[in-house]
Amino acid sequence: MDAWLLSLGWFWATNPYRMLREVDGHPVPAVPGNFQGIADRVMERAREIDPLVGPTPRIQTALVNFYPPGKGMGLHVDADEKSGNAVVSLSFGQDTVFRIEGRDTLLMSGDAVVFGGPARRARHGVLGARSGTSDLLEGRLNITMRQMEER
Ligand SMILES: O=C(O)CCC(=O)C(=O)O
Repeated sequence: MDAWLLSLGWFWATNPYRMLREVDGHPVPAVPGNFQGIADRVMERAREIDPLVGPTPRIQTALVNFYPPGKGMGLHVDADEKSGNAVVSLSFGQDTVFRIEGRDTLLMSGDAVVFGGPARRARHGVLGARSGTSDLLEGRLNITMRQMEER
C-alpha cells in the first residue's frame, strides 16, 4: 500500500495488527461530528438504488487515505470491524479505478461507494491515482466511514 493514512476515532495499528483508542497516552482524534450526517445521506441515496445495502452504520471510525499520483491500494477485504453494517467511502481529487470482485469502475472526485449487504466483505482495491485528472488535488483523497462495534 502506498497511501498516507490518518485514523479517526480508532487507530489502525500494525505489528501486531490491532485497533486502539489511544496511542502513547494520546487519544485518537475524534471523528468529526458531521460525518454521521454525511453517511446518513449517502445511505439514503444508496438504499434508493439498492435496498440490500442494509442498515446505516453508526460512524465510530474513519480512515482518511491520501494517495500520491500513481499510488493505490491492493485487493483486500474490510473485515476488522465487528459490525457488518455498510462502509461508506468518499473520493476527492484524482480519478482512479476501483476494483471489486474482479469488476472495475471509474471513481471520480465527489463519488461515493457503499459496501453493504452482500458486498460488505467483498474483495476490493484501487489502482493508481491518475495524474492530470484533477484541479483540486495532486493525488487522491479517500475517506471511509465505518461502524466498529457490533451494535
Ligand atoms: O481508496 C479507496 O477508494 C479504497 C480504500 C479502501 O479500500 C480502504 O480504506 O479499505
